[in-house]
Amino acid sequence: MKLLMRSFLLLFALVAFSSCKKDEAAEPTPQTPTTTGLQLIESATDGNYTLELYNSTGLLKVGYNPISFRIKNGSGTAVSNANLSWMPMMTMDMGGSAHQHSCPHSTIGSSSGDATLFEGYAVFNMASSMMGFWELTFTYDIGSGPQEVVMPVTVQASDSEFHKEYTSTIGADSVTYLLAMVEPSNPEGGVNDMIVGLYKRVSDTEFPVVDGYTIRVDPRMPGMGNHGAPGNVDLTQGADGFYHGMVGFSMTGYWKINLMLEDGAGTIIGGQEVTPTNLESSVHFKVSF
Ligand SMILES: [Cu+2]
Repeated sequence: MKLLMRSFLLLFALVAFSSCKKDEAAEPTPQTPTTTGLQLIESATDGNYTLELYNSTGLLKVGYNPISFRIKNGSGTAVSNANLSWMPMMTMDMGGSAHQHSCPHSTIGSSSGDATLFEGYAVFNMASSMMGFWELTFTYDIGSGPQEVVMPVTVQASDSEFHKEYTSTIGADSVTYLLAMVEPSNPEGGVNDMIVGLYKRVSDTEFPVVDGYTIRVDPRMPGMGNHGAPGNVDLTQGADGFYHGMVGFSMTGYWKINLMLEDGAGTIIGGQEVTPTNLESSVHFKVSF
């Protein structure tokens, strides 16, 4: 009886042990704590180092994309002493001949909270499609000279019938302007902070921030007689380079945020005023909530 009991216990222990081991093996590798709330978008390895891209959704889209970067060495340890730069590039098939262009993007700097996490943003101006693909070329220096790694990424479209967070326009000065809405990212009824990145195309690889303009804002509800809302404040440039102002939404639903670009001399060079006979500006964003 005692022997039977003992072998039963032994069997129990074996089962318990093996199931415990199984659980351990099935458990995912723990994430580095500081990437909590961040999802991996893509990674690329050049042999010595792995570069990882993160954001809150794990996806890249047309418009403004804040991105966190991390470089890991061969043993998987994140490095903190890196010098990192990048060039996003889209290669497009123009009926047999290839055309390449970049998009507005920031420099990559260190984040305030974590020495191994770097930060920057890109404003993708086209979605990946059959017509073209995006690659991010990174140059990094860990102290032993610059190295390069190319990372293919997928950029999703962000436009829909009731949503638009990126637009571009050719101004009266023949310059192509690109506008990306940063805020409101979660619009609410009432007056919302509004932040927009404004860039111009200088060449296929140069899209600098435009300085000293004003972005006039006029939200309207196309589904309700095109009425507006109070509380708007035209956007002016802040110390961070972005344009800051306010946009009012007096009720929930679908809003078209009509915009006009005013240059430093006070001349309107993009978009049109909304009137009873002109229901929208050609330069606009859309939100629905
Ligand atoms: Cu393109």
